[in-house]
Amino acid sequence: MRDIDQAIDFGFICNEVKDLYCADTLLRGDADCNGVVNASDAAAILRHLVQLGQLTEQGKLNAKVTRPVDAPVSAADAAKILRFLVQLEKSLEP
Ligand SMILES: [Ca+2]
Repeated sequence: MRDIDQAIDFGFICNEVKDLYCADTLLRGDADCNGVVNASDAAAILRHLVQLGQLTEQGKLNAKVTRPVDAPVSAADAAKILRFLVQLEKSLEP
């Protein structure tokens, strides 16, 4: 029982750390706010667009890699992230 409680506490702490990281760190492309940019971020954007998932407010800011930056996150953002990952884009700056 104690191990389960510790595991739950650890999960809680991880979420707290993740929230703190995500709260004030802009990392272009990191839609899921885990500190790295990979294909999962494009997937998170697409899931957000079809309402199978939600991006945090920081996640939306991180996800916005195309212009205009004040437009909602779109599939173009996901596409640019994927193009960046295969080096068809030089940066994730909008
Ligand atoms: Ca990420």
